[in-house]
Order: sequence, then C-alpha cells, then structure tokens
Amino acid sequence: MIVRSLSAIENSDRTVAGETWKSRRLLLSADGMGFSMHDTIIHAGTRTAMHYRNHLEAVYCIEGSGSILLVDTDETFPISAGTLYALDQNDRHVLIAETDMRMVCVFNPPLAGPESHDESGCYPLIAETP
Ligand code: 9YT
Repeated sequence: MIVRSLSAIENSDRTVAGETWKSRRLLLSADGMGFSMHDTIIHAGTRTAMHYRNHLEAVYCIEGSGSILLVDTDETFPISAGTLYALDQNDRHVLIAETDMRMVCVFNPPLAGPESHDESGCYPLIAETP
C-alpha cells in the first residue's frame, strides 16, 4: 500500500510548477497504479491553454472557481468546487481561473514525474516504468 501526504511531496521533485499552475504529483507511473494523480493549484486571474494530445485527463475541482473554454466548439463551461471535466477527446482547452483553483487531476497513461507543458500546452509521452 502507498500512503503519501501533500506535505511530504510539497518541496520535492514531485512538485512541478508552470507559469500559471503548481502540480503536486501524488501518484506517478513508478507507483504502478496505471494512472497518475495530482493535487494542482491554478493561480487566480490566469488563463492556461492546454492540449494533452498524448494523455487523457480528468480534472475534479475541489476549491475555487473559473471556467473552461473548449477551443474547437468555442463553448465555455463554468467550473467550481464539486465539478469535474474529463478531456475524453484529447480536447484543446483553455482554463480561466477567477480565483485560485484547486484541482485533483488524473492522467492516463500516468505521468513519469517531470513533465511540463510544451509551447502547445502538451506533455510529452514518457515510457511507463514497468
Ligand atoms: C488543470 C490542469 O490541467 N492544470 C495544469 C497542470 C496539470 N494538470 C498537472 O500536471 O497537474
């Protein structure tokens, strides 16, 4: 069994920051679960354009509020604590944070650890640790 707290990983290489977000990676590919799970903060007043072409991501908002713009259809959906979105079509999207937003993010396949967004808002595919 794995037991791991946010405080234990906060100042470790399991914490990765982008310009608009900070991701605390509670589970990674080496943990052998088949998915990764992150506790992520999106900073208030920011817009983050993302396109996870190599991964499926589900995001459950547990604090804060904002909205998500689905780029291909130009639809916008409000997101606040208690709402989930799942990018089941590898959708291009823009996350607009009105307040700090705290999100539980799950990636399939799992991230390996150091991934950060490239210029298109994508993470590279790093081979899963057996
Ligand atoms: C909500 C979202 O996708 N934020 C960007 C960070 C990423 N999800 C991560 O690695 O936790």
